[in-house]
Amino acid sequence: MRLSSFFLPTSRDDPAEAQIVSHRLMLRAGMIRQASAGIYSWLPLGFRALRNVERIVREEQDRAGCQEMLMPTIQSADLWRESGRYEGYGKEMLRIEDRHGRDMLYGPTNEEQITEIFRHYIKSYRELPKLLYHIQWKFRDEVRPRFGVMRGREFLMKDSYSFDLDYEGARRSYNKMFVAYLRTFARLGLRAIPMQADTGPIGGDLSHEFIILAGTGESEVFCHRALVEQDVLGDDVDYEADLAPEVARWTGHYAATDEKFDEAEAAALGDDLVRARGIEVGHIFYFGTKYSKAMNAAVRGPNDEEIFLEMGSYGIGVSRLVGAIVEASHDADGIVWPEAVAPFRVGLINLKAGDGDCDNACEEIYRTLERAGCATLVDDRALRAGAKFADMDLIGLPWQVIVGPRGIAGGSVELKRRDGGAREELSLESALARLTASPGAGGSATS
Ligand code: 5CA
Repeated sequence: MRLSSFFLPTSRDDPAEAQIVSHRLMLRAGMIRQASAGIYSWLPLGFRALRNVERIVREEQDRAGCQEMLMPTIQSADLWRESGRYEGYGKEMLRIEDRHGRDMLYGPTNEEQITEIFRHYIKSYRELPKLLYHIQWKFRDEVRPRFGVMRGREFLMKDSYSFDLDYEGARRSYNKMFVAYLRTFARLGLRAIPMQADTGPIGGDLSHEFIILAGTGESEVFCHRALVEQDVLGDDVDYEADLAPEVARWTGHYAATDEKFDEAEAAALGDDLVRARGIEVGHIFYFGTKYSKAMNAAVRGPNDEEIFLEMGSYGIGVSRLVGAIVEASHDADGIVWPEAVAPFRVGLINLKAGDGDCDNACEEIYRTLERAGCATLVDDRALRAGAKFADMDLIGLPWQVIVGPRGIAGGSVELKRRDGGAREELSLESALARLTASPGAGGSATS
């Protein structure tokens, strides 16, 4: 992509409305534009990052055996009357009346919708278990939308739903999602810690929030130091194996959000207690037969008996994650994208656009990188070098290749790593070889 034609409205000024750094940087880097309170348009740079986050979330759900589908944003109020949540959900629910006077709503979550689909088709215990998910926009009329996409009113969520015959099966599904979440956040370059959590309007008696530690997090959290340090399982997780020991490795240590804070347990940790602020990027729930009983979703068992489905639901804040990643990964000059989610992998700076040698070298580097699947943004604008450097640092692509007349006369370019700022003067060939050797997980040229 050439910056001369790319839609990238960066800004030098700090927006007055932004209270935290990720909100400020996302606005300044031209990633998002507020449409109304808590509702945002995603501009091309932001949308590329959002898509990369979404892709990793999807890959890890698929790997865990969860099947993707898509449910609508607008739901019928009747479904929510069946579950008993229509009144209780209160002012957070955006209620709409259609032209025929029917009550509709913009979905804040989809337990009712998926239960209705499931009960219609699935009649026998033989068809269980099933894990389904979708990635869809939600609306919650939050009292205080704030921090940009972190607490929006309209936001993108991945929500999964599990259906099992009994408690043991439901626990297996819960454990699959638990491990898939650890892997998802690790691939996004984040350390998310599972913590005991309140179930709120979703309900149920078993629930974990996945929290990343960040000074600007909305909740206060407490956990054992070991959880901040231990490794996440690698690529080769066997989701059919017993995952209980892996889950126990995480739940065996104390970790709780402020709602579940227990003075005595925390005190017992002594020096191992980490007390911090956190951002909730995922939340998983086991709620048994809460919805299946209310909505009459049952299957026939081996002896033709009626068995109500054991269910759980599992959410990831996809759009919130983009803000959370920026919150966790930035410096004084701007965003520092982890490779996996970077909107482009390389920023190529032509210091003298219009100079034949610089233009030719940039063209060659650009073509070679794109051919190798390495998404590249070329700054071919006729601006002074300082402005180009500032913009490139602000948007935070992992690598910068700087092409200037003096270097190119001797066949060399400068390679800068955004994270840490290390610079190296290399021959054109070595720079290309370096960048194409491991084209990173994200930001592929064709995405
Ligand atoms: N149905 C369940 C799980 S599928 C559910 O809705 N869970 S939730 O309420 O905890 O939301 C799931 C995730 O969505 C949260 O962990 C959070 O990361 C994200 N989320 C929730 N509210 C917002 C919001 N207002 N803005 C941005 N992300 C949000």
